[in-house]
Amino acid sequence: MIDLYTWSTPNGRKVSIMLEECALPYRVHRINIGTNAEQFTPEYLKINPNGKIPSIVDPEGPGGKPIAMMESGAILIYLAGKTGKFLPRSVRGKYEALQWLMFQMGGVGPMFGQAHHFMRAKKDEITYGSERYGNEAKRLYGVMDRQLEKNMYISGSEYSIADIAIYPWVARHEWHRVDLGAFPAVMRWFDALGTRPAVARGMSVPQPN
Ligand SMILES: N[C@@H](CCC(=O)N[C@@H](CS)C(=O)NCC(=O)O)C(=O)O
Repeated sequence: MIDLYTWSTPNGRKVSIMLEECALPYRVHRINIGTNAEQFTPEYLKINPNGKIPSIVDPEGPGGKPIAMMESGAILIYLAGKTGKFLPRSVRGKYEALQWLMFQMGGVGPMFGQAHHFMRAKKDEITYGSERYGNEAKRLYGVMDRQLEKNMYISGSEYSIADIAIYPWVARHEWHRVDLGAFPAVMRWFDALGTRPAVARGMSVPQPN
């Protein structure tokens, strides 16, 4: 059984959605990052040297030996490789999906994350940061909207780990003050993914105590 170390954030939920989609059995370990401590224990840093969630430990990794993995994008690629699911089999389709996964990892995640930081800061909102990352978030929605006008899924006709990576971030659209109505193709895609039972289950991980 795979051990998943996670918290109630978009990066964590990418992995729980993927595990649900692949019907892989897994055990959830809650790492409350809000404590600013649980992610930095010596035991956890052995699994994730970067001190962040998510991470997994698969006792049946390559060569039948355990593997610990950090970085949600790498974990999605690993699980796709392990199961043969949610990464297109054609060479072209595979690289298209990886390209959009990297768009999420390098763009959507960090930019939306910074927008949340500035817009939801407990101290006075810092206008420069909110504007910079809010504008970048809207620009990224425009890119996704144009892509999804032409394609059912973000990288083409197949549902893939790129969609799985983006969904939990778009689910926080109110946090980065984006009106989905302004991006109708993203809204159509978001609503369609939301009807997938595995997505709904993955989005509810970790369960509240
Ligand atoms: N690039 C990393 C980012 C992971 C990340 O930023 N995780 C956040 C939660 S979404 C975290 O653990 N924050 C705790 C901290 O920074 O102390 C990934 O995709 O796995």
